[in-house]
Amino acid sequence: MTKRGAVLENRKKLDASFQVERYRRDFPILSQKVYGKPLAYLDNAATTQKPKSVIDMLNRYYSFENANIHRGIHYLSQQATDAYDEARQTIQKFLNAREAREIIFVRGTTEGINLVAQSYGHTFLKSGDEILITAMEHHSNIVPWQILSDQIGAKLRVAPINDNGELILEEFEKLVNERTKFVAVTHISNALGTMNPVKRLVQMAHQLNIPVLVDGAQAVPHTVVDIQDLGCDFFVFSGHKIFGPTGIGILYGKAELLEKMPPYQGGGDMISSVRFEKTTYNKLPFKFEAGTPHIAGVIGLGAAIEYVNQIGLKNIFEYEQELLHYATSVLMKIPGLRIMGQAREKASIISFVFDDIHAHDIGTILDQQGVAIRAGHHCAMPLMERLGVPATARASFAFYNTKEEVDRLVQAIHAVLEVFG
Ligand code: 7TS
Repeated sequence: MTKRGAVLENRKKLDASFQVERYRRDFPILSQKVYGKPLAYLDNAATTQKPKSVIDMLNRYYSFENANIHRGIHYLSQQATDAYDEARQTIQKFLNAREAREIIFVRGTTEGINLVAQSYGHTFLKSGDEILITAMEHHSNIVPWQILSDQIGAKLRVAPINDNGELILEEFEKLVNERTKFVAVTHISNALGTMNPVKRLVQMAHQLNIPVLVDGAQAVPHTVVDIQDLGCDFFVFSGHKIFGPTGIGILYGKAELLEKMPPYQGGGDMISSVRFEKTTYNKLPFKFEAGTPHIAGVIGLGAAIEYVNQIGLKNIFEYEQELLHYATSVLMKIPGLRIMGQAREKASIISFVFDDIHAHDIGTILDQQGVAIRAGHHCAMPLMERLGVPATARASFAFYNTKEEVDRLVQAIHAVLEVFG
């Protein structure tokens, strides 16, 4: 079956109850006008918009429930603690993690990766060890490993990609060897949309007992993630990319590894007893949650995941695939437009360039038409170097985007061509 045929087949399977116009009404920001034009928000890989249920939850928390958790004996503190704990269970179920204590609240993907690099890496890696990443990583899955490598004398190895923006599996496999002591890979590339076969990568690494961290920042808003099926040792994502608040994210870690790892930060809540001579640490997950956490963020993230669950990530995936194929086909008709990243397995992210027009100029003119995209290196400068471009223009779609918005993107690009023609 052709790819288009497969998409149409999937469309038939798409739950008839998937109603994009209804979902759009859940997001107050989407009905805004910018420069007098309806907003077409196509910058979802940078951050997603928030449904009313999340906004209302934050409002309710601060209006009626605000208190610090795990310390007060009073009513409000109990309410806040219960809501906080409940959100952890929601996220455990969402990822299909074995236990709630494997879910650690962090600031975001970036902090989750830094935590693992410093706590696990600094403890279990040594001089001469190799850390394997890929050529399509976001800076936040490169720099923490460089910092660690500089500290301990480890070596960063990079698995290459082909011209379609796909990881070259044979090369990846060759780089997995007895010196490799850690693998960190992105699930979905934020700049290309490439979906990596992470389950296979985990299997390759596990043959040599090498732990694997998966950067799931761009995965969780687009596709079903089953941690136990993937088999990875660590998985990180950011709340703000899955319709939740900023400043909150998740680090999943296998309990047996988290148990062995020292705390990342010291402070309140992460201890069981403190004396000047010696401090003992709290059990999981609290050992890694020093200080007053982002309580509202956690509760808001729980509400966001519940919202996504109601629609269903399978439905979201099918709908976005259809949108991706439509957008790809209409963009490819624009003279001179080149799509960077043509992986067979792709999420709804499209990076494109024109030879003689800078991405920032594209972004600026699109903005004036009410079309919000991102232009730049997308925090993936080594990837841009590999692609041979300084920057790309990137349209990234969520389940609330429509074909009409894709058409507006195309119209706005024609306006760019008129200016630079
Ligand atoms: N990893 C990937 C794959 C990402 O896309 C991002 C953010 C991060 C890590 C970092 O997430 P944070 O929430 O900790 O900042 N990506 C983007 C982007 O593509 N445009 O803006 C942020």
